[in-house]
Amino acid sequence: MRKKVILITGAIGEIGQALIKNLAQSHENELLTLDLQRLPAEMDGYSTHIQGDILDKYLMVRLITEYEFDTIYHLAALLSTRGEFAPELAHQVNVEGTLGLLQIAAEQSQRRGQPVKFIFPSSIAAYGLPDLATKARDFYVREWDWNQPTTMYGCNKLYCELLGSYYNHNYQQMATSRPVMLDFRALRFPGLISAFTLPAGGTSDYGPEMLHAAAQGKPYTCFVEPDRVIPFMAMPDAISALLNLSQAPRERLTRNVYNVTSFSLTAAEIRDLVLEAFPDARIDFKPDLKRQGIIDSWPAGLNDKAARRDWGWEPVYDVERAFHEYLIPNIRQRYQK
Ligand code: AKB
Repeated sequence: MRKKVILITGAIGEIGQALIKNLAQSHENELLTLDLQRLPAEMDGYSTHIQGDILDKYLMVRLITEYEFDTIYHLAALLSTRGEFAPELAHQVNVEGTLGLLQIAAEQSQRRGQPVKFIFPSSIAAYGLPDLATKARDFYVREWDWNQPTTMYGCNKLYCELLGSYYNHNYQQMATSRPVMLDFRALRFPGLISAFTLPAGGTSDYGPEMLHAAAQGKPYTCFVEPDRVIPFMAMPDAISALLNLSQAPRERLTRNVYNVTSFSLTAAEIRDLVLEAFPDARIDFKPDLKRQGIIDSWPAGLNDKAARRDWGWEPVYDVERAFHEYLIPNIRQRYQK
C-alpha cells in the first residue's frame, strides 16, 4: 500500500520553508519534501525529506512506487536573474521538471480515480510590458493582459500555466472515455518578502535585500532607480494564498491561474520604510540596467479581483502591517541573536 502524502518540491526555497513549517503544524499532513539540498537542521522531523533532483527520472519512479501524492506543491524553479545566466538549464528545471510532475500527477489521478491537486506558484514575471509609459498607464494588470514575458523564467512560468491548464482540461482528449484529470491551480505572485529567509537569483530581491542588509548594519546598493515600482507581498500572505487556493471548492474556481497581490512600492519607498526602522542604514542606488530592464517589464500592480471573488482572497498584511508587525520585529530579532 502506498503512503498518501503532500509532495513539496523546491522545499528549501523561501516559499518551501515557510509552507513546510505551516503544514507541519497539523499532524494530519504527511509531508514528502524534495530538494537538491538538505533541509535546515531546525526543520528536522517536519517531513520525510529526499535530497534529489526532480529531473532524475529514476528517483521520481521510485517515489511513485512508494507514495501516493494527494496534493503537489511544485515550487522548484530557477528564478529570473539566475535564469538569464543559464537559460537552457532554467528551461530544463522550470519546464521539463514541471512537465514530468504533471505527467505523474495525471497518471496518479487516473489510477486512484480522484484528481491530484497540483498547486503551482507563477509570477509577475509572466507579464512583459513594453515600456514605462504603458506600465504607468496599465497599473493593475489583469491575468490576460500583457502575457509577453521577456525572461526565460517568465516564459517558463507562462508556458507551465498553460501546460497545467492543458493537463487539467484536455489531457488525452482523443481517448474514448474521459480520464480523471488532475486539478491544476496556479497563483501569480508579486515579489515576496520574508523576515526569515533571503531569496536567491531573483530580480525582485532588492526589496528583501535592502531590509536584511540594514538590520545587519551592512551597506546596500540597490540595483534599480529609486522610482521603480513593482508589487510585493509578505511571506505569511503568500502561504495563506497557496493554502486557501488549494482548499477552495473546485466549483467556485472560474480560472486555473489567479493574480494575488498586497502592496506596490517604489524602491525609494522601501528605502524610506527601512530608514524609519534602521536610521543608520546606508542605502544607495546604482542601477544595473539589465536587471532594472527586467523590473521595468514587470507590472506596477496586479488586479486580483478574480481571486477575491472566487475564493475570498484578501491579504492580511498591507504595507503598514507587513513592515511594522511582521518584517521589522522579526528581522530585528533574527539578527540580534
Ligand atoms: C524573481 O524575482 O525572479 C521572483 C519572482 C518575482 O518571481 N522573485
